[in-house]
Amino acid sequence: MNTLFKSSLSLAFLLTIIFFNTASADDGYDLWLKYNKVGNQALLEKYSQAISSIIVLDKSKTCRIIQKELSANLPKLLAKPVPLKRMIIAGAVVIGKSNHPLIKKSRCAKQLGALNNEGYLIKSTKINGKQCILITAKKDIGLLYGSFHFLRLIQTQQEIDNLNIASQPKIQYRILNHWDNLDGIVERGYAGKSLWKWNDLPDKIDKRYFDYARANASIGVNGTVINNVNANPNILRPEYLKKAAKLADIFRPYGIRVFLSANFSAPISAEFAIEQNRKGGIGDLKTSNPTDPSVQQWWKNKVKEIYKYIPDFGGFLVKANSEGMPGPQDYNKTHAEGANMLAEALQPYKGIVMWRAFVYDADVDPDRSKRSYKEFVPLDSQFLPNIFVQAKNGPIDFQPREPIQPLFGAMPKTPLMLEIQLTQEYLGHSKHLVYLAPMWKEYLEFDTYAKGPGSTLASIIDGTLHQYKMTGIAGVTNIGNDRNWCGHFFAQANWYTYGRLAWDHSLTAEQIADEWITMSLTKNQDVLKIVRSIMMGSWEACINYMTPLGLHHIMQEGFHYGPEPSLGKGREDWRSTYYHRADSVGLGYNRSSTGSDAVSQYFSPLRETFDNIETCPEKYLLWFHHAAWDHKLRSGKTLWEELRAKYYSGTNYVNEMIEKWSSVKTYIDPDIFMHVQARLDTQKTDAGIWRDTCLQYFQGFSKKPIITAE
Ligand code: GCW
Repeated sequence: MNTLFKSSLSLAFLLTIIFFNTASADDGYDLWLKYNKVGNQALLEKYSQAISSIIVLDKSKTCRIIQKELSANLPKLLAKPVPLKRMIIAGAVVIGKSNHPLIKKSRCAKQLGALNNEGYLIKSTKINGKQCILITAKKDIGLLYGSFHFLRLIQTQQEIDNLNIASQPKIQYRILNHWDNLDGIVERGYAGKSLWKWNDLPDKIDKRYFDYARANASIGVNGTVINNVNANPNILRPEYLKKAAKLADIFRPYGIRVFLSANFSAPISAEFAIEQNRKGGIGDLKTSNPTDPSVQQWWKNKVKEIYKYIPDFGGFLVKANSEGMPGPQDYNKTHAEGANMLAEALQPYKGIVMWRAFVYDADVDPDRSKRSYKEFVPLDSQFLPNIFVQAKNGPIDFQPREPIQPLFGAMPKTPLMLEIQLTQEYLGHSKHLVYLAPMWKEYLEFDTYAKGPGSTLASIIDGTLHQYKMTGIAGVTNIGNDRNWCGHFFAQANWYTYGRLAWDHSLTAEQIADEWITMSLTKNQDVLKIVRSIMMGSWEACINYMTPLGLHHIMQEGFHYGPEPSLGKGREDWRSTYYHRADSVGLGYNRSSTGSDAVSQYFSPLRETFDNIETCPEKYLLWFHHAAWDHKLRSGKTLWEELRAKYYSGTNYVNEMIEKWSSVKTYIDPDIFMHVQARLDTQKTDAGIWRDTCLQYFQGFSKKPIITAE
């Protein structure tokens, strides 16, 4: 063989490899909506026999989406044509609202009657004498949710023989909060820039807006706040309202309503804003005092204008008197007075206010963890009915682990909306693999004892405990314009989980992991088990290598990624030393009755349990107690020994994750494999830095040895 021929052969071979790899590479764009062919041959045959065609009985934009989704993806899953038909034949997947004559005949009325407007029924039944699979609901959006559920059944390889599934969301408002600025920067965003191309809107439409809506609809998210809570008032200018209206038009058929974050100073003129040292307003007033009639009128006019652009506008999210944002307290008015003014303006249009409880004014209490409760509990019963008070899961700020925010349970007359964070601000950004379902489940199942045992957070936010008239949950998104949406491939699982838990908080973290893995990564059961085991312990591991035993807020100021336990500059309640209080005696913040008495904000018997160092769960030990270095833990180890063991168990877990991931290499798409592997390596290095920095720093106080072999 001559050399030229040889080299052209090897070139051809190389090109084939490149082509093959490109063709098979998974860049993560399709999320959990990949719709790969069903792997189990026996099931594939069963599905093929059971499903012949698709019939969408109603006509609406939402129904067209359903038609497209099913007709594009059932053939992919089943590897056979599944045509759209008009006549019912055996094996038809029939989609129609409950008021359609054909559905009325099918005698599902009673079952459907019990469901709410977003609920649906998936049922194996006879229609016109033909065996069909019926997806029915009261409203179009229920049909879309039902269709995605049906597709998920097949994606996750469930039996579809005798279907009789009724489902409806347990929580009404299931909202994503984007901390996206108008300049494209996402605050605490680690997946590129904002999805919203403000300069192009409203004329130029990015295809991604549709894909975003579709992904959210597939998990039941029904609202989105498109701009940062640190709100730029310009979002309320007509120029931006037109852009927001375009997004709302795109999202509407997917059941997603648009909300905006509002800046409380918006009515103030730019000139006066400068004079008063406030960030620019957009109105023509000298004040934004909520009791001033001209301010009230300004908001009424603004709201009227917004509804002209967005007829189903959801309402406002407001961060007021928090971290420099303006609010009613600037005028000696309460949070309730501020929220009520906006709520009155929105009420005629059925809009709502989500008023954040994330406030920590140092004058309220020296202990930051107590401030939100102290400000908001006295206001219970003062809020108008279309207001949520939106509180983060813990009393400080999305730390790797906190006890629950004590407001939950303490405001029976005010619907509380839970805010959780998908973006991993304090959990390794998009560099660390941290599956957040176990964390969110820990909170949802947290018993507040507000009305005795069983008063879980879930029962508060789904309205069952206090019979709230509205119920809601908000998730600070981890989505950006990175090709794979979330930066880390595994961060997609957190987006998926958020929607699934918002719909049904009784799902387990394992169930959700299994669904997500099967749809996004692999259908191989052995591989699935390994990947699930990586995910399930990843949160606890992250806590262990960052802030074990109740430590918190010891990360680099501002950036919030690496450790900085020695930090002693800046605002007092941003300093690590304020939180860990290490000294020669021991470690931790004394929030017991001999300290700040934060424990008293909890209901009995939690209060007593937390108060006593012997009964306080060790995961919260240093949150509630200043424990001596020699304090004995339940393991028999001293605090110092246990601390060391926890840091090492965290980093050891990362090593295990790396080993497990390597073991599944041949079963995983090569691009995804490499992407995750590279991040795991970073996680390993950075977890080691966390461990060593913290242990060395604390050793300066404990004066005890660090034994590395664990
Ligand atoms: O966790 C802190 C973040 C801020 C954020 C703030 C909030 C949007 O560090 O970036 O601001 O919480 O929730 O308002």
